[in-house]
Amino acid sequence: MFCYQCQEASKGVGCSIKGVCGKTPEVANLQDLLLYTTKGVAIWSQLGADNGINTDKADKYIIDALFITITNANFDSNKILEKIKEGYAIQDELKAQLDAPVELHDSAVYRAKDENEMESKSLLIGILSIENEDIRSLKELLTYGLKGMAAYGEHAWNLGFENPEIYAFIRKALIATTKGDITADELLPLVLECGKFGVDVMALLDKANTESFGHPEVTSVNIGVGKNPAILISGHDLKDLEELLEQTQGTGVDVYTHSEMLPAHYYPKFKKYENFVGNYGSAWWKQTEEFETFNGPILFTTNCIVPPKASYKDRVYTTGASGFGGCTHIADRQNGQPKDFSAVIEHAKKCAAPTEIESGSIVGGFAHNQVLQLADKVVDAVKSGAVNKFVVMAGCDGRMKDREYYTDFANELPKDTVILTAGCAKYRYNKLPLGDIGGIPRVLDAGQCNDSYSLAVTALKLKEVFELEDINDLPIVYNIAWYEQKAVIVLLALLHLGVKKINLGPTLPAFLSPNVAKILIDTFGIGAISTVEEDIKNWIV
Ligand code: FS2
Ligand code: SF4
Repeated sequence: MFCYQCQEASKGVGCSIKGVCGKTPEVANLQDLLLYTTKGVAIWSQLGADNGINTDKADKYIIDALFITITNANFDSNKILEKIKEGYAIQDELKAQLDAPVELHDSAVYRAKDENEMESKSLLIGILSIENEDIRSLKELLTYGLKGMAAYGEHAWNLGFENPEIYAFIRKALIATTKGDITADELLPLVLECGKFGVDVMALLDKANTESFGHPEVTSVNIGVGKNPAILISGHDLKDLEELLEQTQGTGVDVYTHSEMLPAHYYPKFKKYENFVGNYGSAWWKQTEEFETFNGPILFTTNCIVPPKASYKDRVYTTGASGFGGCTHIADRQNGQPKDFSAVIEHAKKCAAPTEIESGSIVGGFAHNQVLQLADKVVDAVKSGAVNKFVVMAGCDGRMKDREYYTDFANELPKDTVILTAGCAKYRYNKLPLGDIGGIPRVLDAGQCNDSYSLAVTALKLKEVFELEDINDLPIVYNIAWYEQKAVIVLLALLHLGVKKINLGPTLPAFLSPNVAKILIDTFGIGAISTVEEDIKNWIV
């Protein structure tokens, strides 16, 4: 195995023995083959599209397969094997409808006969099979952007919102990664174009979420517990949450959010469910402690899964692109019917109520619509000097000790700064007593990592209000924490919107070769974090 797609890549280089995330070599290699098969599906899907054939099934497959390979989404080797076979079948279906060209890339032709062949093939087509480190770096940067795009695309699609242009770009970009003779000059524009479609997919998901559930509004979310047995729902998929809430009505089972599902509380439509009690715990990596004390079943709708401890593994359920061998997987919707969460609900009824680990509440819901309603207040605060700077601290949290930097940074920021956040990065500072500035809380949480889109909309609106030429003239500093591939698409999207001088941490991606890193630094002013003291001195004061 070799994997360097996330921030926790071993020694800042790559995982080659076992994933720091817990991914075994078997799963890592199968994921490589799944990605390879997906590229083959993209080739066939493109041929189909060029010949007027419906490629819906192939495009959905591509989205789902890419999502499965995101960091800590799916550890289930059987599921990945099945998905590879499904990819072969989809390729064959398209092939049967087409006069195929003679020369096709191996990924569109190769079929492993059995699991042994899959294993041996996977060893030949991994990341390191690309010899030139700059080409490898650009192809992987592009691929990781596509993975993030696919995840957001899948949530939008689950709510019935699609944009065929996004699927077409994913196809085109995947096909580009199969080309052995492609140059850096050809790959770089594709990476930047990926950012354009990153904006589009986040806008699509924003539309899907807000049209389905209303615009997020300022909300105080309970972080204590009630007396009923309960289900903890994690991940990003709001359609799954809606169906779970519907199915738990009248059962005596409560529902709590974990990690990236917290922002669901900000949506008006979910407020009508009395059994939607609050948020339990914090960011994804704390789950090994927090799932113990939750006592009831946990439903993962997406990443981030930490391999569960034996003490609670039987309470872990997965659905959608997520999976873990030995845990029950809730099947996809069939024929427009909701998923069936009855097994999770019945399980919850036999469990004790959650053990309280904290009490009180946290405030969030500052997505674009809400912030724009407060625009006058915000603009006045900037004009009067009460707010000196906004600091975008969006992105991901992670288990590495050096992420304490973000708590210290938030604590040490001058009192005339406001943090704009989205994603699970917020848990490093959203429970600190940072106070407010004339009624504006000093931490404004827009929502999930995809709601970084909201932060961009807010910034663009402020640019308009202040009549500035350039988004970079705003009093905004970017200090973004990344972990997995959704942060990659968020970063590429911000670059597409013209944002410069984004500081990225806690470390720069291992998949950036020195030359590719230099291009990003020279062109976009991307920087690394240093110490809290230095960074505050250089960026804020
Ligand atoms: Fe956090 Fe994990 Fe949101 Fe990422 S819960 S690192 O998936 O996508 O952010
Ligand atoms: Fe390592 Fe991250 Fe890849 Fe897991 S996803 S194997 S931690 S680089």
